[in-house]
Amino acid sequence: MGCNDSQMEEHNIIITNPPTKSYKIIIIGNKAVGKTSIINRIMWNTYDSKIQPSYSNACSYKRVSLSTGESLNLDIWDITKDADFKIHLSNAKFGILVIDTTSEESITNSVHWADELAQNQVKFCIAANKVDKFNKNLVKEIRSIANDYKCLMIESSAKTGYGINTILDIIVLNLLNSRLL
Ligand SMILES: Nc1nc2c(ncn2[C@@H]2O[C@H](COP(=O)(O)OP(=O)(O)O)[C@@H](O)[C@H]2O)c(=O)[nH]1
Ligand SMILES: [Mg+2]
Repeated sequence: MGCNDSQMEEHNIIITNPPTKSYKIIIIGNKAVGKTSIINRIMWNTYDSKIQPSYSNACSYKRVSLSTGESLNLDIWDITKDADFKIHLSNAKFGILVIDTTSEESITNSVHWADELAQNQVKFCIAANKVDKFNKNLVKEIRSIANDYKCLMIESSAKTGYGINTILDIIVLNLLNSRLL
């Protein structure tokens, strides 16, 4: 039988998007370095200079749409209790280590976070936050930690929004990259 339009059966092709996958992201660092402020920027593009300190771990859900039509869900955990860090580390897919560019203490204390992430094979980037403040700029020292751990460092400001999209891009690229391996 010849193939022409009138004889062709109609085929409905249903394209179903693959289920959206969720990935656990942890954001860690000293108190007051700007962890919650960075999450607020990522989630709502807002900033509150009078933000209250966080007393419990909290999870925010961010859906990221890719140009391929696929979406990823990021479960972003704001880790405020040091004691819970290891529990969250076990199934985290990526970490953001936040260091305050104006605080030497936050740099010194960050080495143990970086060690634990590396030992548990959790890839991470460093957000060198508060670059809008010019009273002190310790970016060079923070970059040297990033070099030691072979991870990317992004200068950021939750206050102005500078670098926040880059942090999000790096998270997504790392997740996609680790899926391909
Ligand atoms: N200038 C400046 N202040 C910031 C920035 N990010 C956070 N802060 C301020 O730093 C303080 C601690 O921020 P918060 O997000 O609560 O830090 P967390 O304890 O690490 O979650 C708050 O007063 C924020 O307004 C920033 O990028 N620039
Ligand atoms: Mg907080």
